[in-house]
Amino acid sequence: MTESLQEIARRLVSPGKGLLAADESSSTIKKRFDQIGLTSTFDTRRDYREMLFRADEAMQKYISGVILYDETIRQNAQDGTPLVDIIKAAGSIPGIKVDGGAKPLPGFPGETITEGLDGLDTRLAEYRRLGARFAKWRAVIAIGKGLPTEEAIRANAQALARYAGLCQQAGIVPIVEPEVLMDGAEATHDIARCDEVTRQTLDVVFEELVRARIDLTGMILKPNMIVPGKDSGQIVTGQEVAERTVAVFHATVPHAVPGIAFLSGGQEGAEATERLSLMNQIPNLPWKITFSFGRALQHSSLEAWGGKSENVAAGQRAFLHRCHMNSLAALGEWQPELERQAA
Ligand code: 5MM
Repeated sequence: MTESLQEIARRLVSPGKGLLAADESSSTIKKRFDQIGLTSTFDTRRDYREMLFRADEAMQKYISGVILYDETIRQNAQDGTPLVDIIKAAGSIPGIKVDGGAKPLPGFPGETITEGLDGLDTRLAEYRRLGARFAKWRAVIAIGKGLPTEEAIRANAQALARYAGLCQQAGIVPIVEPEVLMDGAEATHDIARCDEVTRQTLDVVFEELVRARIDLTGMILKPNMIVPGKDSGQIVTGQEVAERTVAVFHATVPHAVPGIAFLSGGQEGAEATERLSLMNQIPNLPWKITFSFGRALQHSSLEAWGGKSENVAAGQRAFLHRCHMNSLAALGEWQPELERQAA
């Protein structure tokens, strides 16, 4: 039986589960592999993703869905099994990044517009045949001197809305990701500025989603947390991040949206986990709040693996640990002692 958009969306944010963002484009995964001195090739990318997707306990207990890149959704494991089948066998849902990346916005120095709408209906139909039941599109909003402009926010919000409409028409749940960067070219802004820009961005995004007649019950929002810029030098507590972030959502995110699944955006693994857990301790949340982390789920695993086949078990253990910690955080039950015990 075909699952409805609402059923898929609810499954993606089911209690104690979250998403693995493994949709690094070839240029991004190369940067990650450079950190461990590994050459990025078709085979090394396959080996790395296969290690993660075959981490059975982590995948079965904690990962509701995996966001893939075009290459990966078509790729087979070393033994010939499609990677998509490994994900499905773990009870997790395959998803696909369908944006074509953030490109310079003409006339607006320092700002970008995410491309990829042309032919998207055809690509979505193919991805659905390949097993994808949800998709992701990332819009990038940079904070800087005089940035962001209203025009850049509006252009990106309209693209997100058109993408979301095409997804829902194709029977695919759209993950709508408007990322206000914490680590852009000028990352010296404070937390109050991130708060202000994220409010403005989410207001415009939901205005455009509603105008485009998107069914808000059949989508997931993937936002940033409210944090200071990486180079601001501002010290904030996890509690302040959690309270500010939830306050921004109360002001901007309709209750019809079933779930909010965060990006990590360059936060350190345990830091992102703590903040997620504190958010889930705030009473009366109208949405499920969970993770859709890339770096914050993968970094320790990538380092433990180091590109060596003899380290696959170590890489999977590190991945399991971060998945477990973030599952607890999605339930508001994470404790710092659990990190220390593992160390
Ligand atoms: C995993 O990184 C994703 C792909 O990035 P590129 O298109 O730039 O290669 C990215 O969209 C990711 O899904 C989100 O930004 C969340 O990842 P983080 O690392 O911020 O949690």
